[in-house]
Amino acid sequence: MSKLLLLLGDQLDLNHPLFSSLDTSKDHVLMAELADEARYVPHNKHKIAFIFSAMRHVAKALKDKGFTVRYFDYQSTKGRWQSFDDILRHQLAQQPYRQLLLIEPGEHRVKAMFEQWQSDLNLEIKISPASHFFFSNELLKNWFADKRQPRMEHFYRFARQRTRLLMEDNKPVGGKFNFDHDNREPWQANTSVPEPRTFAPDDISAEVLTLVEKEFADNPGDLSQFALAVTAEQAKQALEDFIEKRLPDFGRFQDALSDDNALLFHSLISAYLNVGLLNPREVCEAAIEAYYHGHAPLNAVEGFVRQILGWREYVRGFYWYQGQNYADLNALAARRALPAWFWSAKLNMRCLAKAVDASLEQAYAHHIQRLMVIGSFALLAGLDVKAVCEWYLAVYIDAFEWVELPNTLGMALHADNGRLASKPYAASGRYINKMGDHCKHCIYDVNKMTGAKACPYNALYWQFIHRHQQRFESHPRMALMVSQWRKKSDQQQQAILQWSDKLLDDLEAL
Ligand code: FAD
Ligand code: DLZ
Repeated sequence: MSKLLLLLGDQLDLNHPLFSSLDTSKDHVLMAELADEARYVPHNKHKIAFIFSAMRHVAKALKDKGFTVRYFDYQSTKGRWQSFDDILRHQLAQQPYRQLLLIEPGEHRVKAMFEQWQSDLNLEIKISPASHFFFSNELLKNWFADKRQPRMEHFYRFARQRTRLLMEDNKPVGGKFNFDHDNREPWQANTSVPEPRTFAPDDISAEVLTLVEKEFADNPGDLSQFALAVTAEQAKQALEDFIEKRLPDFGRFQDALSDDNALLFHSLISAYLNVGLLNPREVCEAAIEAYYHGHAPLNAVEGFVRQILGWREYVRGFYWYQGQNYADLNALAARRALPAWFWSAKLNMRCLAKAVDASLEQAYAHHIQRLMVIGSFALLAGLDVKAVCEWYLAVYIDAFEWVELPNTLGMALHADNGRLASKPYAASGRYINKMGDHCKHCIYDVNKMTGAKACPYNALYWQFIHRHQQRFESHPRMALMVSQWRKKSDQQQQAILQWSDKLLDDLEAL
């Protein structure tokens, strides 16, 4: 009897060792485009199109290698098989299999489904680690298990030592692990940014784009701009283009904000990594090679490696370690409804409008837009944690729960009371003005605190400090802000609180 491998849409690494364990003459691979997966949040059209097209390309590549792939496209599953469970049971009813092969999924929801199958399918089930990460879930679990207060920086040192990346004679290259202090340059408006590599849709993608426009017409996303890599080969070209043209300046402008460029020197590879089209080791090694060839400085290369070997692995371990209840945390009792402009980008605050628009139309915003523009606003305004998390999961091309949830709930919203990030990323308009040039083009005045012209971040920032002063008065990194708030006169405090209340009462009007 044969084996059946169920391959999910974010498990598209053709180099996964499982493939070499399959007997192409009798084993099967099952892949399906399914309503439950495509609709658990209103995913951006780019994301659905990217995943369906990448899945179809992988299915084709497997067939070309001689594998038998049972591929169910959206038209064939629509109205018949909604979920992984439906399609699996359908396939198992077609013929007997000896073994079901699965790869560790990226969500508690799907893991629970796997566990259900282990208990109620009369079949041997083998679950293998995913191959598009450095570390197995087992290793990450063990690392977290013996830490009283896990922190990314500690994990990163462990990861550097374990992988030997950017290490020489057991010491970090350049004498220290972290060059972050060199990576905080504000934007310089006349800097020219190389255009990223784009990929014209081939016939497979063209068919998918038509399908997505028709079936997901109301979802966000402007597919006329679809130019993503959809195969491992294309993703590699996108990586090479980044290493050659943008990596050298990645570090210095890592935290910058620009009014006329939404991409800056970022790599734009997160989606390729997250579905397995790129392998994180190959990505880091390519960047490190650029350093040794004198093509990119150490601060850029180390900063880039830290994001992938450090943050990406850390949040994955963190997600699994925190368990399912993490998604219900709401430490700051944030429950305000999302303003409608989260789905339209129609608002006057320039930095927010630009970031929300890019997120909706192109399914992309860079880290500082996600954290310090949209995320910080949501934190200050006390927007509903679940609604914000759902928005992030829906709009971004790279959003899968294992990475989206810790970043949004933990890092941006501080709803886990500091389990992920030691302090809330709350900022006034001053930070946004310091890091970029949005404020120059904004109808609001970043130097004003109250009144119709004042930048809303300013009063909302102090209102946030006021609201949570008891919680943060002894916090090592927040106490200073609380004491600054308390030093303001009653009159100043009243004016700020009255104005911020007015803003909060009508967020739609921003
Ligand atoms: P670059 O800036 O070029 O960074 C290189 C790579 O580092 C990224 O491709 C990514 O793989 C990795 N990386 C960087 N920061 C992080 C991080 N904090 N966590 C995990 N990996 C990181 N990233 C996702 O992949 N999916 C998400 O759903 C997601 N949601 C986020 C939500 C919020 C509120 C915040 C603050 C961050 C989120 N991130 C998420 C992390 C980060 O913003 C994106 O990985 C990055 O913007 C993707 O663009 P890029 O490939 O150009 O990244
Ligand atoms: C995100 C996504 C979407 C939009 N569609 C599919 C799909 O139709 N079929 C599929 O196998 N996977 C899809 N995915 C990715 C899954 O949601 C992902 O595999 C789970 O969240 C587990 O990580």
